Amino acid sequence: MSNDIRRQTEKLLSGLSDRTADLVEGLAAPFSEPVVRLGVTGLARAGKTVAITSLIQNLLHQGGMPLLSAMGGGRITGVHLGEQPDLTLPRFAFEDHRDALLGQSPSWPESTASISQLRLSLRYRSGAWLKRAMSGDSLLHIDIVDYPGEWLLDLPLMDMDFHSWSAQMFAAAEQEPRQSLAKDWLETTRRTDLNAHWDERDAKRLHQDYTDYLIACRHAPRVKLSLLQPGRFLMPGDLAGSPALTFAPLPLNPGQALKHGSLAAGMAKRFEDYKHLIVWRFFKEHFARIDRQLVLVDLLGAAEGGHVAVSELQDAMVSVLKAFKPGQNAWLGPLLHGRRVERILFAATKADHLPAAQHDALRRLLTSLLNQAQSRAAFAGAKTSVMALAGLRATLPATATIDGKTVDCVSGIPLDSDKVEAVYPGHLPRDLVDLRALSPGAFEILAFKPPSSLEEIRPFPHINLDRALNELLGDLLQ
Ligand SMILES: Nc1nc2c(ncn2[C@@H]2O[C@H](COP(=O)(O)OP(=O)(O)OP(=O)(O)O)[C@@H](O)[C@H]2O)c(=O)[nH]1
Ligand SMILES: [Mg+2]
Repeated sequence: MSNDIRRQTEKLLSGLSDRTADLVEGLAAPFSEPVVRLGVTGLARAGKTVAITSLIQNLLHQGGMPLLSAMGGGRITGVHLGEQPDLTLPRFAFEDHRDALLGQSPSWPESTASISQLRLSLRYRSGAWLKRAMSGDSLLHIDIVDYPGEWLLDLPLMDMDFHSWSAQMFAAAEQEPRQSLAKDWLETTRRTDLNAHWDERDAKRLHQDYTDYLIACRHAPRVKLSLLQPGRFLMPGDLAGSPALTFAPLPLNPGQALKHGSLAAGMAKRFEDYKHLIVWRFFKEHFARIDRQLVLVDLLGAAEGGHVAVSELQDAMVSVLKAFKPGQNAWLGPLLHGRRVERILFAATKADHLPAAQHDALRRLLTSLLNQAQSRAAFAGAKTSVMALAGLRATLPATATIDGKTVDCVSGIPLDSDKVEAVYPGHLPRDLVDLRALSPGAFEILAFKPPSSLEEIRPFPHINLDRALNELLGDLLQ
């Protein structure tokens, strides 16, 4: 190639948009091997790892997914784990998570703090005779991408500057239960001179105390708040300890000038760096490539936390939903080049804590919560649905007699016990207004051990995982 032509080609290629580059890459793959990227997200402890592990196990070992129409109809002829396309992304540690569940004393998988990916390749016979006659078996690669929902909660940061974001964080910390949990962080902030010359150690101290406060908001007993920013402070992945994460909100007046070289000026710069190096990049490199999305919501956990936890979950869903409506966002729309997630399923997780008769109430509550968070009609173009789900059913139906009345309950082995117990979880309110009125602890969910009957070569018990997959991918397996 002459230098001139090479220069022109390089210029042309560098001028290609990333989306076009994606397409070119896609064209290089064999036409006969379609790929779908299935995102699975949810806030910390929502049940992502358990649901994905069970989903893979149930696809690898047939018999547990009758409501996935291709599987129920016996049209799936082979499933295997393939080489994932993004070799620089951590692989979803399916075998480790499965083995934890299969152990002598089964345990739930470890918490995961980052994004991961795994490719499942499905060989299936089409349900359409013409397609079957023309091409025999078909192949679909499903690239499952597990990423923390907290990263979606960073979306609103892109439209804020450091002053306005800080003001929001301090205003939130004035309300209980945050106020009590924020004491140490607020005290450290009060003792810090914001005009002092930038010192990384001051920044680290403030960052650590602020992060501890966010962790307490999420994990302190019966608190379970959702609206925690920046998302990477809770889910740092491999960025833990990096300068782009070493900042914290500061008590500034609106428009307050920041002294050059000061702690406050340095924090404001770090905030901007975080937005552009981390938030923007996540949306561009990962979110923009998702075709179908499963959003897991721990509504029962929020119900346990009471009215503040439920309201925060709803506010968090507002941010999450915005990510799926890129047209309404000035910078996200252009970044996605008009592309959008085609199907979104919102699932209320851990439904096995409730007797089957209450599953419909759980689904309705999540539907109302989403409807109030944003009109679902605004998702023009994306097919959305809602259901109750348990990635791994750890309980069985049971009945108990309470005050002379027989009530439906569930039985399983509580996390802190070795004996099967029948547990009555209480009655989940049917109405969002009643749910929001709950005081912390009024509705209590007892954590169970994973079931002890799991086998490596058999499907795992679940609730609605097959229906969920059918909603999300059924059309691609026709
Ligand atoms: N009974 C029951 N408990 C579940 C189920 N799914 C998750 N859990 C519980 O919820 C916890 C969190 O589940 P994970 O799948 O690890 O949640 P995650 O969203 O991956 O959490 P992070 O990785 O921390 O973000 C588990 O350790 C279990 O205690 C389920 O289907 N049934
Ligand atoms: Mg996880």
